[in-house]
Amino acid sequence: MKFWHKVLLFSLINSLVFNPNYLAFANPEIEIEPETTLTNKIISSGAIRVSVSYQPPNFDNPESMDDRNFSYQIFYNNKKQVEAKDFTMMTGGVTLKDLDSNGTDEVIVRTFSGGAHCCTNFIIYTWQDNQFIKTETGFLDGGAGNFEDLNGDGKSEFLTFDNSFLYAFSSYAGSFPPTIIYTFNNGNFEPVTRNYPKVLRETLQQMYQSIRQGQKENYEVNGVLAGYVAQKILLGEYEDGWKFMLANYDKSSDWGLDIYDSNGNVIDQYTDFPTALKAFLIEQGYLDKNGNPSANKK
Ligand SMILES: [Ca+2]
Ligand SMILES: [Ca+2]
Repeated sequence: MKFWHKVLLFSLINSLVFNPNYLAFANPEIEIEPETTLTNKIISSGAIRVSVSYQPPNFDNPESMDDRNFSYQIFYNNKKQVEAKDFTMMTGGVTLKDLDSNGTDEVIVRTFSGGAHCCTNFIIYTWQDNQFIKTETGFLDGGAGNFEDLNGDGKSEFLTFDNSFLYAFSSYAGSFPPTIIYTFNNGNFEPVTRNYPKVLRETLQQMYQSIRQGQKENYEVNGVLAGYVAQKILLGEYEDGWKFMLANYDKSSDWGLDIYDSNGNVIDQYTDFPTALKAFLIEQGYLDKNGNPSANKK
C-alpha cells in the first residue's frame, strides 16, 4: 500500500470512528452491500419518503444482467415525484440528510460503477419550489468524497479531490490530486475550496511527506508534485510551490510528456516535466492562459 493510500485509509477510519455525526446514526439510510436484495424498501423523513429496490448483478449470467438494477421512487407528502433506475454493484445506497440546513432532508443516492479504482456517483435530490431538483457529483474515483460540515454552520461541505490529476504524471498510486471542496446551496454544488486553508494545508503536508517518502524509496514523485503545485496555487503560494517542484522533480520520468491531438494520437512531446505541468495547470484552470495563478480556480 502506497503512503498516501495509507493516509486516506487512516482518515477514512478516523472519520468513521471519531466523527460524532456518524455515531449519532441520525440520518435514515439504506445501505447496499454485495449480497443485498431489496424490494420496495422504505425510508422516510418528514414529508419525504423513498422506496428502493435492488438486485445484485449476476456475473454468472452476464447476458441476463440488468444494467438498471437499482430503482427508487421519491415521494413528497405521499405524492410520487421521482421515479428513477440506475446501476450499482458491490456498494451503494440512499441517505436522507439535510445538506443545506433548510429543514428538509435531501435524498442522497450513491452508486458505484465497479472497476479497480472507479467510480462513485452521488445523485442529490433537493425539494425546491414544489419539485425535486436533481444534481450529481458525476463519477469520481473510489469513494468519491464525503459530506462534512467543515465550518460548523450546519450546511454540509463535500470534500473531494481533482480527478484530472490521476494518471496525469504518474501511475494511480503515484498520484496525489489537489483538494476540491464544494458547498451545497439551492440544489447546486458551489466550489469553496479556498475558504478552507487549514484543510488545504493538512493535505499539503501529506503531499510533502509523500514526496519525501517517494524520494527515499526511489518511487515516482512527479504525480505528487503536480498535486502539490496545484494545492499551493489554491493557498495563494504558487511561486513557492513551483520552486519546490523545480528542485525536486524526477528528470528521468517521461510520464505525461506526450502531446495529443483531438483524436488521441501523439503528435509531439513536451521537453520536460515543468513545461508539461504548466500546460496541464493552464488546461485545468489553475493557471490563466499567460501562466499566472488564476483566482478563478475556487
Ligand atoms: Ca435541505
Ligand atoms: Ca458548512
